[in-house]
Amino acid sequence: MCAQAADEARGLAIDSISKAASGHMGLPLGCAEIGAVLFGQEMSYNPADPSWINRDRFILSAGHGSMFLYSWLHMAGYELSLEEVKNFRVKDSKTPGHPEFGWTPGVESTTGPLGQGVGNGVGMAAAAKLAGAALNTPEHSIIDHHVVVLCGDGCLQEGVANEAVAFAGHEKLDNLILMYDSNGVTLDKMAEHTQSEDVQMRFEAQGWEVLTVDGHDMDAVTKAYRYAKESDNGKPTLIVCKTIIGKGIDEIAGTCAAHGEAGVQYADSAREGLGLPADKWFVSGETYKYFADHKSALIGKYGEWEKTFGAWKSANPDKAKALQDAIDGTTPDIDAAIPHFETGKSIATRVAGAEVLQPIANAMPFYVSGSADLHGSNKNYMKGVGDFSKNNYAGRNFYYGIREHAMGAILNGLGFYGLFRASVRLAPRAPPARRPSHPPSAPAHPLHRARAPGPAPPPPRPARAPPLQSATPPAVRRRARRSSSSPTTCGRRCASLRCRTCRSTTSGRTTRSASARTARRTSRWRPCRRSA
Ligand SMILES: Cc1ncc(C[n+]2csc(CCOP(=O)(O)OP(=O)(O)O)c2C)c(N)n1
Ligand SMILES: [Mg+2]
Repeated sequence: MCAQAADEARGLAIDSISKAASGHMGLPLGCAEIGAVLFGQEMSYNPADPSWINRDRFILSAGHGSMFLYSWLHMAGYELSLEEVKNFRVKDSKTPGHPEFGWTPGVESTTGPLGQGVGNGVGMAAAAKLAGAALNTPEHSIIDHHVVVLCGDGCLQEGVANEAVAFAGHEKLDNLILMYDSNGVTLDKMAEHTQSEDVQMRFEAQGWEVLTVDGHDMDAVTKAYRYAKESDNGKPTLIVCKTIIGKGIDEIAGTCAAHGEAGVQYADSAREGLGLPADKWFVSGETYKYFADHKSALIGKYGEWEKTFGAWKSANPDKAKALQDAIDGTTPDIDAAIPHFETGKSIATRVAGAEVLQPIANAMPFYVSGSADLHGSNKNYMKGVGDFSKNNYAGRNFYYGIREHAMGAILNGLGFYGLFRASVRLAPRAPPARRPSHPPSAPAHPLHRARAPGPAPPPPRPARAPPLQSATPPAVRRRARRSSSSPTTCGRRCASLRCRTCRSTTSGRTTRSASARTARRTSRWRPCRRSA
């Protein structure tokens, strides 16, 4: 039955993308069997309660293949009608070009920027470990689900994914299963033009278990998936699914032409080849029945979980209250506990921030903090709540390592998960970059202009310093360019290292931010006697 559902899912993708004359057919057709295994057999979810806290999370990191997700969510019985599937990429439909969290039932994460979904999945896997450690008891286990991410070559080429993969391996997130649509194709070319690494070795070196299967062999995918689910061996699992992109459209299958909508012109013959009737958006009665039965079975399992959950609640009223507050997003009244600072008091903002953070950490058991190896500088460490790690999943201070890109994606995953409020501090730095806003009345000198207040509200911040070279008369700049004897000499052959003119003229090729830094550093410099 599931094999037939896979071909019908292919048909839905072909029809919706043909109607929209836009979209990505390659993945939904190439991963149809994977979808059938996940949504038709293996994943644990309840379409009647898409926010069930113990559902398996599915993230389509390769968000361009969104028709994959919409087809399977529709067939699985989520509140996503066939009409919505037909309205793929129509404004305000529930089936936008890329999946959007909070908009389409069953979509767990907004994806599209390649690699981010991998980080989101790692964040969710960490969240699940933390939730399990905080809530499960020896008598009752209420959080024991898995996180499944489907990604492609593009996601695994992205650095952000690699950082997240390293974090997941290091922290032994064995509740994470990464399905890799390994089709050897990216958008422009065959993937061999841009990748030659041994993905298996890379992942194994980072502490993952790697399995490789034929992604069109449903038995093989099922076996690998079950193994990954059952092996609590401290290793996240990568299942490399060898697939043929665009499978079902012979003219383009296996080529980069299949990635987008080039298959539209072959839609009719492809539908015929797949054994689909002339009616478009065809889902057979058998498939609907199969999924209706499957949904009943899933709801049966959900009912069993609810019984355990009820018993857990009675046995652990304090935890139950904390969980409900986390689900509802209830914030306790913490105003009184937050320290107040006198205006004008001399205190570094990061120190003040640390003082504010502590009562929040105490009052909110689902509040997490973290840093990319900068707790020491940023001071956003929450005292007395432990460190999240493979040795203590109950800890609430995350150590991301020096992996800021993944930290962002992991934080989004923690947020999407639904229980945690996440805080993070980046490196202390200058105020966020803005386009220089120079009010007409601003003084002409760039260093003065750099201190001109920004627009209000919000409260004024110093605008970025414009490049220093504009401080220097054009004639001097031209002379300086002609002079190649030393990078620190100006047109007058000044040898002073601290000469404002010379530094200015030679900073002509620096970036704006470098210039801003230079501006701060050199604001006390004076032109030397030679160049003055
Ligand atoms: C960060 C980012 N860069 C670029 C893109 C544009 N883009 C979308 S899909 C794609 C190719 C992805 O290749 P792969 O993951 O192998 O997908 P497949 O062609 O196999 O479906 C590109 C470059 C993007 N969505 N996100
Ligand atoms: Mg690919």
